[in-house]
Amino acid sequence: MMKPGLPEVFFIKDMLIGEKVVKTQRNLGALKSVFADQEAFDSMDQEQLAYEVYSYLPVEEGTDGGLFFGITCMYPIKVGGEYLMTKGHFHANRDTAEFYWGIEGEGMLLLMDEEGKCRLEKVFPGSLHYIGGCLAHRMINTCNRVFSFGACWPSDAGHDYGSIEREGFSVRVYEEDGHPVVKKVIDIE
Ligand code: M6P
Ligand code: ZN
Repeated sequence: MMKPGLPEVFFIKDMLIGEKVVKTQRNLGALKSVFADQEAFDSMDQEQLAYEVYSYLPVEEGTDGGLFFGITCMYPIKVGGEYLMTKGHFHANRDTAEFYWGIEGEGMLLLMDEEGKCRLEKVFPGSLHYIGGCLAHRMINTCNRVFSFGACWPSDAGHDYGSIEREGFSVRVYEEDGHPVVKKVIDIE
């Protein structure tokens, strides 16, 4: 009789478990020039853990037609009043999409097209976000605890961090009186 095999990977809430799970940690120091207040950034512990990504990459990066899966846990850090953000990226292969969904805590998804036009979506447990091709995406932890989200993206998408590092997003989210406040960045450095 044929016996069903066990899955290679499984998840419980925001934990991705399995031998093939790869863990990537980003310390605050890896987010240089992400935040507006450079002085506040420089005064903080660069070694502190900002967020970690647990990924399941069942095929080689660049493979046509494959899928990757990840869970990201972001810590409640603020830099000069600005909420912690992921680095954010376009896909190197612009014509590829991605799903994000909220698992724990609350945050915002910041989307930006190639002309710099931005849009924000609220993220919470159970929210699902389709990120179309040609859109840069960045997550923001707007709560005072861990914010975690899931992601599924094509294995031939690739990450293009360069344009975001150079020009940034045209919107920033700050905490004011305990609430998120969205501000447009006029001068894009
Ligand atoms: C999600 C996916 C990953 C990405 C991660 C962190 O899990 O989109 O591809 O690496 O978020 O985002 P970033 O790479 O922009 O720091
Ligand atoms: Zn992506």
